[in-house]
Amino acid sequence: MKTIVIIPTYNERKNIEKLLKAIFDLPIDNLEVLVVDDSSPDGTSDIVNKNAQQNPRLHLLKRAEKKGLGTAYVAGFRFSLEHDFDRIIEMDADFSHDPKDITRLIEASGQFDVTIGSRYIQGVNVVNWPLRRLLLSMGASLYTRLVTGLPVRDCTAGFVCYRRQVLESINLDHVKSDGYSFQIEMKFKAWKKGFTLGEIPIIFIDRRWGESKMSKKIVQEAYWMVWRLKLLSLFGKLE
Ligand SMILES: Nc1nc2c(ncn2[C@@H]2O[C@H](COP(=O)(O)OP(=O)(O)OP(=O)(O)O)[C@@H](O)[C@H]2O)c(=O)[nH]1
Ligand SMILES: [Mg+2]
Repeated sequence: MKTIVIIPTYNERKNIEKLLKAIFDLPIDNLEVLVVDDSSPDGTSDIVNKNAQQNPRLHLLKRAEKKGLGTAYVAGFRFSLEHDFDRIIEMDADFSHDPKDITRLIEASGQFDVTIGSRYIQGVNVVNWPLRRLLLSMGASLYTRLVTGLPVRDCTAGFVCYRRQVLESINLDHVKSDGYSFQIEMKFKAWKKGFTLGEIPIIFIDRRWGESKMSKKIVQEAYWMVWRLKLLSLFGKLE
């Protein structure tokens, strides 16, 4: 069983080396990492490149310009399918997701096609977010559940393990959304295709180093995306 962790990065120089070390220190066999960097001005890719030269389990996909989180993941998914990985994990670079939880995510993926590291399955496990940000995130999940029926507590979660069959069955050419929307879209499509989704509790900690890329545009996009997904599904046009 081969697993790959995909980490999209934009200006994560202060996090990436430490994160890579923490992941490769985990006692997990056949674990590799792909960093998808959009030519970060802070030189994130140089650090990854340097590490990759000594570590055959580390891969770098460098894109010419900043093209968004969603397309970075899609590029990472294609790489993972081409290179025969069985489990594909999404993870942020900023230590909001604890690398140690990768072990639990992989374990639980024996049970579910899509395993979600969830902030809202056992109470609320978010550390250091301002209340406004927390309400926005919880509101987005509630709204998504009400509009689409997606049976998930943390719909915008970005710490997720997919079995390769899930990614093979979703038409990646049609996944164009970003940020929150991307996370919702992937989960919704997997659910509608009949795959099983399960949540395991994680503790999410706000980033301590580097800058947030959260924006109004990301929220607006998600607001409309859930209706788009629902309508596509109603008319049998979801791919
Ligand atoms: N390759 C690439 N990575 C990105 C892009 N935007 C964000 N990321 C990365 O995606 C991960 C999640 O980022 P976001 O969801 O934007 O959130 P954030 O920047 O961590 O901001 P916070 O929500 O405050 O933590 C981080 O590792 C970012 O570096 C992008 O356009 N391209
Ligand atoms: Mg973050």
